[in-house]
Amino acid sequence: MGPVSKPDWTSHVLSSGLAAALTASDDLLADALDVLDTNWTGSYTRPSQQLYPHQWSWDSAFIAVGRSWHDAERARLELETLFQAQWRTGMVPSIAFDPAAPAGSYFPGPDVWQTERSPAAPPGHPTSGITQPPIHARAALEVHRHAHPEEGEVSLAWLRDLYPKLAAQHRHLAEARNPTGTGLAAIVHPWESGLDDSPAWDRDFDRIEVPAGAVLPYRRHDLDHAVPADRPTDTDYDRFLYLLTLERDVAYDDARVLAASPFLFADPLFNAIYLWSEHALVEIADLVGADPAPHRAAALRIHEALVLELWVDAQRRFCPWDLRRDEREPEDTIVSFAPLLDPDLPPAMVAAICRELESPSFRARRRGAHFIVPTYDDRAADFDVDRYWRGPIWLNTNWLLWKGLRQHGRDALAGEIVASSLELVRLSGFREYFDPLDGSGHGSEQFSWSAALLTDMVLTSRSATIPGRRR
Ligand code: 9WN
Repeated sequence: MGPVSKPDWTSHVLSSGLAAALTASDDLLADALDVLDTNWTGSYTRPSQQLYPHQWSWDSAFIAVGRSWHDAERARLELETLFQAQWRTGMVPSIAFDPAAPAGSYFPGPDVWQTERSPAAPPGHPTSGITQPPIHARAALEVHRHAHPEEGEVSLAWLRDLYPKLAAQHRHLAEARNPTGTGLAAIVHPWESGLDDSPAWDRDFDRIEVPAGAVLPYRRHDLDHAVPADRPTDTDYDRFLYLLTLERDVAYDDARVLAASPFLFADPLFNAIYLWSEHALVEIADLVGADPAPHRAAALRIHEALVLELWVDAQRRFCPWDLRRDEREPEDTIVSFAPLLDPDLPPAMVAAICRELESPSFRARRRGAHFIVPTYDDRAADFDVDRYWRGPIWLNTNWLLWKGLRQHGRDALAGEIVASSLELVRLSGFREYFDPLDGSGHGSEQFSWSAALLTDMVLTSRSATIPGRRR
């Protein structure tokens, strides 16, 4: 088993306009490093100074990948710091709160989460009580691959130390988040998806009634730093908080959360990342002298469940599975494309995903210019160029698709994603997200993963053009 055709990234880069764009991008790389250094706290990198002043789980993994091109030590420390907040169950929390951040600078903070209610929470480390997509094993492998040869031993020792923690993270998903028994991990809150406000969950989320008095009055701090039209609505925030309250009420006990949460999904993006990281664990286990066989078996299980349970023939795409309503959600969002990260994805499914990516739904040309890849179908009635995960472009989803496309030899489309990402940053800076029609920036400025992942896309693409380089 393996990729359907051999990637030929080098010849693609050389023969396309991308080569010129890449050589002209030194200034952007310097700016990207400035962003990462500005947001560096001494032990981890904030996603952004004001809106997100703590450590976020998948942000740190993306950041470590980009950072490792320049500074392997900080990249390693980034992940080490995050794993200090790992729960005894193996769960890696979505947020590790930083006691040095100004009190009340993010809502909901530790006083709302109250994770000390759980015996599994790490003592002395206030965190959220939920997780985020498990991209960490993949990130750790990439960080290790970027290490200079003279650092090889240090990097391997770091990987050896991290491996049991990564394995525990995956074991937690396999054992405590497997309500269907298929091997697919279930998420219990939209914040766990990383794509919080995606229309992918609307059909379930919009039905959630928040009983009067269930959520105590609160003030949103995000609106101090971002315009309301860019962020989730107040109604959605009430629901986010209500789900948090239900989970807190059962002290974040996985079995009770699975039983209680009105939000329960098997998401293609979360599971594709889980699978991609499981493959990384196979390689890491090999490198550190552990047994890769359990990871191979787990990867096979997740691959089979992904294809069997989440592929919907009638839609010709992967759909999130709402486990409460037992429905596959038909909304055409970017989560449907993430299974490109599966190296064993059948060619017909790869082709269907690429067709959709090339269709007017994901290549809006309404105002002449267009940028790729929007997070939602441009033709949907509720497509929104401004609002969180409901249309705009993020560089982390671009990076994931770029990785997946290259893995399946779809280099032309992968190259267009890099070119579009470069153009967006050139136009608007390292913003959190971008309008796909005019390229304007939204959300935070100086956003860390935008800087880190653009760095990775540019330097990987460049090094592919230099014969004899590692990648
Ligand atoms: C809630 C930090 C995080 C990202 C998520 C993104 C957003 C938080 C928020 O910011 O979520 O976790 O307050 O909106 O949706 O993917 O990790 O950058």
